[in-house]
Amino acid sequence: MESQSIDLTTSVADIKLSSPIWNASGVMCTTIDDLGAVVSSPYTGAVVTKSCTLLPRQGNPKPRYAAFGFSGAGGSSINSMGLPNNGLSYYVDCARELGRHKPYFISLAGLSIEENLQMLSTLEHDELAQEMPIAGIELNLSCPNLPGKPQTCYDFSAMDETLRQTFEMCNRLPLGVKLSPYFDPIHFDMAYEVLKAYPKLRWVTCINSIGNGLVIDPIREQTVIHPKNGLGGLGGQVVKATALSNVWNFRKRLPDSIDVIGCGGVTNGLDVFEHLLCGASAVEIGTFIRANGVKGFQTIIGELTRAMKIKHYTSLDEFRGKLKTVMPSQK
Ligand code: RRO
Repeated sequence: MESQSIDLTTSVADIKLSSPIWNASGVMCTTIDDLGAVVSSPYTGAVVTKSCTLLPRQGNPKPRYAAFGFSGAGGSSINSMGLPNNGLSYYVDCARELGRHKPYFISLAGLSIEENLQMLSTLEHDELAQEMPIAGIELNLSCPNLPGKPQTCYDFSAMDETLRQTFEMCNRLPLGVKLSPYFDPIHFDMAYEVLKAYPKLRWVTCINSIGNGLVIDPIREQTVIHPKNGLGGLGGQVVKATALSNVWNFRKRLPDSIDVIGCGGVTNGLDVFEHLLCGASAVEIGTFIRANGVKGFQTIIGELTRAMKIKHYTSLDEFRGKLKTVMPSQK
């Protein structure tokens, strides 16, 4: 780390982490080389895999990802990747080496409850999986890009049923969920009502991309990505305010036993600072790392450290969750 005097350690699900940042699922995490690059960076605290299915998937046809806005600085992005991944057993195998160096989280996004349960059962009970240094499971309840498949976390009874069956199956590994953004206080309350029934839940990651945006190239008069008529999940700068709101709203509602991992809109160290102020225990970075590569983690940590020095903070706990809202807090 850049300075001895600044302590950037944190924890998620009681797992100690040397840094509060790592990749967002979907970015630098599909192959062992990419995952290894995230792990090898001295500036990351963990790594999370691409959301996976039981069997490998090609995903949607290309072009399926595009940067837009001020892309030199990371900017914003739209994607309709369609869950391309190498299948669960590949990501279990990758843990053998990578999980020895840093906490290694596997993200699951089965196409049905049954597929999720099958993958969870493998991770819980399979002898090979049990030997692997897997730190935890992130259940993705929020992929916006599968035609005909609604985002589970926008259907509160489906989310409840998924979690009920998940926690019946899952006892060994810590488990968190990745949520779509919510936009209305009543929906934060409804999501909280579901989540609070599951004391084994260890974290929520806020947010997945904002689903079904439309980015247009006005010169060619066409959409910048091709699947789903050009509709795709938005990430990067355009989602920062929504991401911060979701982190803050969930931190305010959830018990301390459930961590919040911030994700969305980070293009500099101050953005990480803001996520932490809202109560995030750690922060995942997607669009910016896709644009800047692994050296982006160093840039962000340098900026975060400088901001903390200027503010005379020496550890994250001194400001985490301490956002001032000035007026008496209202839901
Ligand atoms: O692969 C994707 O299209 C994708 C996934 Br699984 C997700 O969770 N979020 C996203 O923006 N894209």
